[in-house]
Amino acid sequence: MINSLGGGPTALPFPVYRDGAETKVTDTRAEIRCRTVFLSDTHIGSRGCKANELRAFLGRLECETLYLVGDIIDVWALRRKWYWPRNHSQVVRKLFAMARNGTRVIFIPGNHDEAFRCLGGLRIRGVEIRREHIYRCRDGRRMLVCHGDEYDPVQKHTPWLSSLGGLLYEWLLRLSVVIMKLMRLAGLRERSLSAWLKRWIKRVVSGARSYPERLAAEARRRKLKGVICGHTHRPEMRMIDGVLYCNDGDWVESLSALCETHAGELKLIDGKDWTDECPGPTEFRKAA
Ligand SMILES: [Mn+2]
Repeated sequence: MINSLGGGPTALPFPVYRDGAETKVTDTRAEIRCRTVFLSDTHIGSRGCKANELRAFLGRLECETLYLVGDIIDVWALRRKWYWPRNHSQVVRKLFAMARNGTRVIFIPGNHDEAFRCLGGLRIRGVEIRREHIYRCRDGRRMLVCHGDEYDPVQKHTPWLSSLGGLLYEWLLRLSVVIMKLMRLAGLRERSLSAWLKRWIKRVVSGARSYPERLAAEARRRKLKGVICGHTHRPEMRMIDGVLYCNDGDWVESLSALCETHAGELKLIDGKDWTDECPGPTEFRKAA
């Protein structure tokens, strides 16, 4: 069956041929071909959002299912101050276009966009909204997909501290641009100050390893093989007591996503490889 895509400014720039479960794309502009992609913490509507990079990444993506694992729209930041440049709209439009053009898009709201949680179970312009989801990998493993803030002790017990942290984080992101420039001038190695400070604050407040371990424990309790989450802005994949913990990172600093290839392999991908200048690692460019 040919799923030809109509015109319009937001339509994908190539025809998609659907043949059973296989998706073949004839245009070379779609270069990341995989079964499922998970991304989170894009924080659209905040100054931290790397909208241009995200748009470039989505433009090269061809997947059957796209999970938006929370903190996609930063409602907290928008409530403080309205910030919505054009490229933020372009990202949102691109996501809806993907849903329209045959990608199954599942949005699981996080704490920054918890306002959408009451819409759980609804479908808006093709995007399914869920509180959480059980993902079945190609090899049959079942994984819990959730943003993860429910398992963050700081977020759960002291939400005011968490929103203060969010505000500080945003200021730090701006400040770190200046500091990194100074470090470069002084010949020092650049480091992401805000990422480091965020981790440090979390460690002080909640104990370093409690978050992934709580999530892993929840997955184990439900007899699932793993968990896929976001929230910490720290891309990671590791086994915790027999449960696979996958954190897809964020699109503020690490620009990362988790994907399952057509061969059924779970991998973290670095979005920085997929900006317009960089063609990305070859393994994902092979036709599926
Ligand atoms: Mn979050």
